[in-house]
Amino acid sequence: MAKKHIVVDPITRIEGHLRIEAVIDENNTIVDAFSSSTMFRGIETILKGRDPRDAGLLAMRICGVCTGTHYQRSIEAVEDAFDITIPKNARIVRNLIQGALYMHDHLVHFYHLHALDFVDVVSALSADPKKTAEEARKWAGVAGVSPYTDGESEFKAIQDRVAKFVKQGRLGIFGNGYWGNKHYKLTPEQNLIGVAHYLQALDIQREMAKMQAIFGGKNPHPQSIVVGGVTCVQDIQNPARIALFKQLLQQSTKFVKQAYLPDVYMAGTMYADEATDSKATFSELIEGKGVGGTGGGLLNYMSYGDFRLDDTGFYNAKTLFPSGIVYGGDLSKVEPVNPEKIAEDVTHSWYEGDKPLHPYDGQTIPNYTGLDKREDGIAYLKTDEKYSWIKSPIYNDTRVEVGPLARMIVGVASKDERITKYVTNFLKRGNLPVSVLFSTVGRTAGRAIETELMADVMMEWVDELAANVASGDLSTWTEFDFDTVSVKTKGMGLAEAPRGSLGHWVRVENGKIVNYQAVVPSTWNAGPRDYKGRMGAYEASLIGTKVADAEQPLEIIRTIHSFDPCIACAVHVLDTKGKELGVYKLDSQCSI
Ligand code: NFE
Ligand code: MG
Repeated sequence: MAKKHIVVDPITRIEGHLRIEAVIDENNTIVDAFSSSTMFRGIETILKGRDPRDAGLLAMRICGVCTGTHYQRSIEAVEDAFDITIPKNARIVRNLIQGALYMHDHLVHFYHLHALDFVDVVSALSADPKKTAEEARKWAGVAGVSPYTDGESEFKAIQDRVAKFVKQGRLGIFGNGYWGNKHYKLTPEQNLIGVAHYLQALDIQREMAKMQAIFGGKNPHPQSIVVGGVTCVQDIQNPARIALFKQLLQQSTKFVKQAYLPDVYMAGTMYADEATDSKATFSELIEGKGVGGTGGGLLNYMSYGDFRLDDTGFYNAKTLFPSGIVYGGDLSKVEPVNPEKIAEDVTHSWYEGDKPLHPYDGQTIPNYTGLDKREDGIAYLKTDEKYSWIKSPIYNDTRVEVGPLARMIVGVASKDERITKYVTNFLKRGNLPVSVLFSTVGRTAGRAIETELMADVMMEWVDELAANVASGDLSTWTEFDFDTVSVKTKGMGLAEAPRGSLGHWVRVENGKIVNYQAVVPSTWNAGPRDYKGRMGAYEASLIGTKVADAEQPLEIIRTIHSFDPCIACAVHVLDTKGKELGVYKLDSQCSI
């Protein structure tokens, strides 16, 4: 049998437009894969000519999902350019706004964007509610907690709600799934737990969004951060606001520990054979011999580091997440990140350019070269040429993966005490080998571990903020001299976002921005092949995956979703004249 070409376009339950083309062999194993953004937008171009103090407000519009992240990175790039160190209160408040975003983003991702790749909603209808309650107690027990949803009647009520939908022939938001696919492995009872928590998480995510708004002013797009510090002076000094933040954090933490973590153990255990299907032992993996389980991919992991823990300056401070690179899944070594070694290549992207460029010299000149319309009526990607609006970031002439898993792996390889404790505890409680991390399931577990860590550390930070204010330190802003407008300067904001390493680079001359570039987490992960033909992280993660049913490529979606794609972030360039750059006819036969 000939090789088959699968087109999944659009990949749904993500932000933006992403297309995956995969080639499967006669055993339904993926032997080639291509990731393409079919969307063109833009922010970097608009920033040119603006006052650098306004950059954050404009750059923030790159995305409303990792909301406030681009705002902060942009402001940090300008602070770096003007050599400004922010006060302690501002540092902690920024950490709290970002930390709340991480919790919110990760929870929404797990339940509302990713869970249905593991959970078969229709199967939940045949669950026995009494057995479901027992099952929930079992997985909560693994996590060492009592279950969030405890009791037959609660599960029964949720099951009845879903049954009502189905009876009316209106699966609504659940309408377009691959229900019944044999790569769904949970029992009906486990599926019912997943569906119950999916619905409850809709309420909890709202509380997490409120946490961001307490100090951020609003959500999405907080507005209390300015070059030099923060403006939420009254909220910082008001014990009632601090108390409200703590109450929402406690409520959210309860759900994270008693629902999210047990559910990740449940899914991780049921899908564990996929996570470890390389059959490589851990020592082989750390010698770089294994390829990880399903979805492992590049096995090169990078983190710029983030969440400053002291006030010694943005690039001097100790960070909650260490910065570093781990190559080939080798946890015995971690190399420092050198910002000079970051470049973006456009060989396979619809832009002009003939060599990888450092972001300070980056260019964004569109050059759309079209699709390949074949006899079957489908327009395919011209994969030997240009095939995506996403650029290909390269670090030190290698392709790397970024994200929560990368942060956990770099943390463990750096022997960071706190991260190692959370990762080790997670694996120990679930009786899971470390090798489980190098897979699709591992990427999902990495995000859950990070959410638990963030929930705990934020309680420490909010207490630290209250204590600092009580000690009489009310400073929230560092004055700076903008007379330096006449000098040429440049700066970078290199830190992390929920989906991974995020950098903003700004050049300023005569008080105006002359070049602006952002290299974003989903750009690192979703980028197409580079000038040497090397795959990006999404592409590499699909190789070797077996697809149970080519008409329902559930496994492709599951692995791609494990990165939590955001294509709005990844492209972030636009034709300011609104010119039409290409017409696409989407083949939605394989979409979910
Ligand atoms: Ni639009 Fe984002 C995050 C950034 S992109 S969501 O997290 O930066 O990967
Ligand atoms: Mg960019």
